[in-house]
Amino acid sequence: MINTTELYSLIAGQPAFTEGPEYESRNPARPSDLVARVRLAPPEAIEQACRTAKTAQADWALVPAPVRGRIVANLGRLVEANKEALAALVTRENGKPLPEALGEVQEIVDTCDFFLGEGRRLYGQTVPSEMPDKQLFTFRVPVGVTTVITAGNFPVAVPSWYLVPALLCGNAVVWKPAEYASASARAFAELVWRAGLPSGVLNLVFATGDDTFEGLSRALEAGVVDKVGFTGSTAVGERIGELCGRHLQTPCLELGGKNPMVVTPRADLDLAVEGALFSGFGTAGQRCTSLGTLIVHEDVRDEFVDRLDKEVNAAVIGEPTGDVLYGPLLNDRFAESFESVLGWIDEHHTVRGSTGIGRITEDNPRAGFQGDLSGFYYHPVIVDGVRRTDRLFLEETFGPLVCLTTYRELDEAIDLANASGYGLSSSIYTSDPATAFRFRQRVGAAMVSVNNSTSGAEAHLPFGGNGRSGNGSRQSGVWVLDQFTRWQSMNWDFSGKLQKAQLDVATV
Ligand code: UN1
Repeated sequence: MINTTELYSLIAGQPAFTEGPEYESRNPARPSDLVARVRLAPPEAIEQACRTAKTAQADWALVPAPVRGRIVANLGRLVEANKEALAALVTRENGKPLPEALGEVQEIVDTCDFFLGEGRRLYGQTVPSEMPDKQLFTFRVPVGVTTVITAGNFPVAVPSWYLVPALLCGNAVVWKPAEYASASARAFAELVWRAGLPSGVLNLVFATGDDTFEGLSRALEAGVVDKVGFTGSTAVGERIGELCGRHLQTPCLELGGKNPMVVTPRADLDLAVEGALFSGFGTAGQRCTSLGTLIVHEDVRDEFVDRLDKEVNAAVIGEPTGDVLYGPLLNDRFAESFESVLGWIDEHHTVRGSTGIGRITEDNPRAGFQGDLSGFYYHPVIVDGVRRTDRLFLEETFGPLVCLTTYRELDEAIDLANASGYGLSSSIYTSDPATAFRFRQRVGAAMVSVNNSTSGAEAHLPFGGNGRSGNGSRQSGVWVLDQFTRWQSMNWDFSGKLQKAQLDVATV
């Protein structure tokens, strides 16, 4: 793998803006471990990278799609060959347990496996004309330059959901990863370049959020950006949506979630507890698909909560290279915002799942904790008695916290599941097919799990959100092709005369 100590933006393969302010990317499990020094580029970097990308894209678009597919195939094999090293870096830089990091890297391989074949498909259509001796066609054409802005909770898999199809479709990319995931991003980008990408087709820019926004605004103004892909918070997504809208562009937005899990009286409670533990507390609750609120039927509530409480209490938290349920929060900024979320707990709520609340310290210990207390480790919390008007019920918490409420009738559970206005993932545990289908029909979430947790996407199924979770765009599988291509039509008249649509239509 590459040397990750000093990182610069790379535009057309060349280090750029090497004099900028420095950001230190640190291991959240042991912040004294410096993973990388990152030079942050100014706003003009995005614009410059987009200009470079624009030039490179013209040639890249003319490379036959099956040849672009070969490069995607090479990338898949390279990622596979570097799986352990890349996963270890993800764990070191972002603190997710190693098996999850390995799963994340596998998700890139799966994405490549899917899209390498798309290089030989990327189908258009032949369409009948209303006139004789005339044929109509459709073609998928690349959008142009895509700016991809990604979060660091999935520092390589989620970026690959943009990069792989965007490149396969003949676009050039400017990727601005989260600063705190710079080393993982650089390592993944390195593999993409090594897979055989021509210079300037993928450019990497390290910058702060504000500078990125400013740079993006200039690039849109200059007409050198054609599509924006963003995964991150709803608040930032709204700003990006507004900015793109001013330039008549529709970005691909994958935002937050407040994902509900309904536990019905006909649920397998062992399964439901396991699912709640994994999606509520796994990855320290830092997935957009993490479980937000448990909506449990009154008849099974006590038994379910007791069992979950026991499991959460017994879970091992600590060093992410060890055998743990979860490791630290992503960095000090995420720790700080999770602490303000904990401040939303009030006297109406009962806290379960742990003997402590807040950061795990010597004075606020956790039984079985295995790690270095300088890391950003937090106690897991189940907040019982959450009401639908509570901030805790309405907002994404992005940490090891799960809200709990009860219901009596299915309609009430569905209403509660939809009440936050987010619409990413959802889940229901039941052995009754009619209940599962009714839930599927009426829930606002774009993704529905039956007898499975809210987390865990597959590379060939549409991924995305409705409402506050996104603008309806979908990633993964064939659906994402509509994000990175536009339809072009062609009509070809071989009648030897001018045939006019609508006016010269043959009647029978
Ligand atoms: C995200 O948190 O941004 O569905 C995406 C999952 C993951 C993707 C989450 N594979 O859990």
